[in-house]
Order: sequence, then C-alpha cells, then structure tokens
Amino acid sequence: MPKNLVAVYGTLKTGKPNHYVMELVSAQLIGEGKTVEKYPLIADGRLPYLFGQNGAGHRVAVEIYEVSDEALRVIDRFEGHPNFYERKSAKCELSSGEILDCFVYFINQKRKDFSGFRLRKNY
Ligand code: PCA
Repeated sequence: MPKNLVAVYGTLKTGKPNHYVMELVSAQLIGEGKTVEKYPLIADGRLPYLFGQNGAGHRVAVEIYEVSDEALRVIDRFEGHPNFYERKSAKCELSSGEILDCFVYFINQKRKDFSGFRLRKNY
C-alpha cells in the first residue's frame, strides 16, 4: 500500500492548537522541511491559509508525517476537505534534501483571497 505523507504548515504542527489531532491518529513524524514551490501563506488572526497557486510567496515551513488511510480520512473531515481546506499533492523537501510527494491542505480558493495580507514563510 502506498504511504500517505501529509505536510502540515498550520494549526496541526507541533505546539499549535490542533496538533492533538495528529497525536490522536498516531501520525508518525518523518521530519521538517519546506515546500519545493513558493506558495502564498497568510494568517487572518484565526487560522492560517495556504493558497495553491504557486509562484507568489515563499517556500513554506512544514512538518511531514506518515499517516494511515483511516487517519487521512479523519484529518480530511477535521479540515473540512474538500469544501474548506482542500487536500492536494505538493512536493516538499526534507531538511536532508530528500524530496517527497505530500498531501497539503490548501484553502479552497472560493473561500479566501490573499490580497492585502503579508505573505508568510511560517505559521
Ligand atoms: N491546519 C492544516 C491546514 C491549515 C491548518 O490550520 C495544517 O496545519 O496544515
């Protein structure tokens, strides 16, 4: 069975308010890294949002986890995939230099606009 790799950039990261979800589903931390492409990341005071349209913004800091199929479904539900956040594939680079195909929860672009926001590297 192919591995499910999830790269998290926001509230699911270690020390952030929703990290307990990763613990609940026994997600295994592979390592830290960043997205290969640049993406716009903003935070509106409530939540962080990564936009799937690459080019603008920065390579964004992520934690990469391996999760089971069942865990992926739990996280999908938690993040409101596909209506609120939308899970898509994006290449990420571990600090070792290894490049991995990961799932990332981008904001559904019908929901938000990043114009006027400071574009961040990190949440
Ligand atoms: N949770 C997901 C997407 C944004 C958020 O707050 C994450 O941490 O990657």
